[in-house]
Formats: sequence, structure tokens, C-alpha cells
Amino acid sequence: MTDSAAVGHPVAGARQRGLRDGRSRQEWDMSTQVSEEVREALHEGRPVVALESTIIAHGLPRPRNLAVALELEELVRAGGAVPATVAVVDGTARVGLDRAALTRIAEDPAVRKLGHRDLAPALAAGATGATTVSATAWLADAAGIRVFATGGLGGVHRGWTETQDESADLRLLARVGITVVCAGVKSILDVPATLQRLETLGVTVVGYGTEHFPGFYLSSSGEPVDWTLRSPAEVAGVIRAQDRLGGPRAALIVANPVPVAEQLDPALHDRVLAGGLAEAKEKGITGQAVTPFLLEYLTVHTEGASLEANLAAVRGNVRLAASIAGAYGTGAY
Ligand code: PSU
Ligand code: MN
Repeated sequence: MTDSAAVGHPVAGARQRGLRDGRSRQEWDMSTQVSEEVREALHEGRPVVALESTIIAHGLPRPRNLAVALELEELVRAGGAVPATVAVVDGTARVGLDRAALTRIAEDPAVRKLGHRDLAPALAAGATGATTVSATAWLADAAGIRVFATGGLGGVHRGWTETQDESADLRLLARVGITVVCAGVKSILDVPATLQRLETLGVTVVGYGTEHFPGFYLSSSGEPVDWTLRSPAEVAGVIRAQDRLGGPRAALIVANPVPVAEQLDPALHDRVLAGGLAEAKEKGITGQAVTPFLLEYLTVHTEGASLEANLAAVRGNVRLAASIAGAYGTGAY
């Protein structure tokens, strides 16, 4: 069921004719393996939902991360879609992982964190790594997948005027026409600055059932959104409108709040986050390590409450993504 083949199989309906950048399908297949199940679903126009793997390898504690990875795939299936978890395994980018690959991503501490810019060196070195939103969106889009679910996007970090730390997620989402269902951006970030950057980059942001941008662990960040959608059919309508418009491609961010009953207590959130940011600064934590450090700090110092809120958010996003993929149906390309 989850067997893969490296070359020579058609992917994604009309897109098998060639890629936007002029490479042949076969050239692309040499570097990227789409699992047989995902390939068939795309070929037949059945709904597929991409899932990232950094949340598994670097965003959640072991051994719970493997159980969550499997649960998220099950949730996609229960929603009538095929899951396509993305990662790089021994130098091959893979879209749709089998159980062995998923286990390795979850269990092996040597698994690297790969943003889009890390893909080429990872492939060349034969490395194994988990893909962030930027790398996942790129690979999933190239495979012809239109809907992607995650927890919270990366964005502009607090103190960005000093550190220049802005997640590569934003720039990449300005370049691929994928729909990302998320609980906003991680609340460890500078949320207003991130929303401003998304506006500048031309990335469409809609609130799902809310007039406020969600706050990842929190149901609301307090920031307003310009557009509110209230059903998977309405989201599918926007994706179809993107298709009709053409022009430069950019992502559609569907910001889906964690239910209020499952959010992290806001006062606890603010207090613990302040401690985490101070400790990160003290320890000189920078670059790719910042996000995993803060997520873990919050999990430890809220005694697991932030982890439960994070998981509730991701589960909700995965369910919604499956419904959107179903409502959108075929005819994307
Ligand atoms: N959502 C979660 N947990 C995570 C992430 C998202 O609930 O760990 C990951 C995503 O892979 C995202 C990355 O792309 O965090 C952002 O990392 P950085 O800030 O270093 O770009
Ligand atoms: Mn960063």
C-alpha cells in the first residue's frame, strides 16, 4: 500500500506533462519519491493532505511524537483523504512515508531540521531530515498536492530588529499556491510583525470561523483578519478563485483556532513564554534551534499543558484540511 517507486510513474493528472520550471516529470522523480498510494490518489483526483515532519522530529517530545504522527495520518484518512507526510530519507525527498520511514523520523535523534534551502545539500549528502513548512510546502506543491496541514507556521521572531530572525516559511509561502491549514503562527513570535510580512509578501490570510487571527496555543492572538470563512466549501471556493485568477502563485493561509476549551490558559502562556524567551537569550540560542527550544521550554514549564493545546490545534487543522481537500475535489491543474 505504501510502496514507493523512484521513477517513471505519472503524478497529479495533467502535471505529469512537466513541471512549471521546465524540468521533465522524470527529472523531478529522480530526486523525489511520491509513495504509490499518494501517486494513485493524485492521479485519480482523490483528496490528499500533506503533513510536515519537523513537528514530529523537533516539535514534539519522544516517544509521543510517533504516536501523534500515526494519529494525524489516521485523522486524514478518517476525513476521506490520503495523508502524505513529507521528509528526506537517505538523500531522497519523499512525499508519503511508510511506517519504517515515519518511525525513523520520530525516533532517530540524528534527524536534521530541513527548511527549503537545506533540501539541496541534504539530497547531495544523502542525509535524513524532517521538513519544515517551507520545505514541505515546496515538495508537496511540486507533487501536485493542494492542501497542507500543520500546527503553527514559523514567522517573524520577537526581537527581529536585532536578530533578523524571520522563518523561511514566509518567503516560501509567497511562492507556492498551496493551502496551509494552521492555528496561525506560533505565539512565541511577533504576531503583528508576521501578519505585516504576510501582507507585504502577498500571502492571503483567512480566519476560519473567526474574525481574529488565532494564537497557536491560544484561540486568538487579538489581531484582526480581513476575511472570515465558515465552511470547507467556502475555502474550496477561494482556492478555485485562485485557480481562475492565475498570476503569481502564493499560498492561502487558513487560520483555524484551537477551541477555547482546549487552549492554553493565556495568563500561564504569557508568564512561561517570558521565562522561555529570557532563557533562550541567556543561553545564546539562535537560528534553527530557537523554535524547538521554546516549544520544549513551554511543554516543560506548563507541565505538558502547552503540548496538549498544540496537539488539539494540530488535530483540528488536520481534520479541516481533509474536509477542504474533499470539497475542493479535482480539477486543480
Ligand atoms: N508547528 C508545530 N510545531 C512545529 C512546527 C510547526 O506545531 O515544530 C515547525 C514547522 O516545521 C515550522 C517550523 O516550519 O516549526 C518553524 O521553524 P523556524 O522558526 O526555525 O523556521
Ligand atoms: Mn528561525
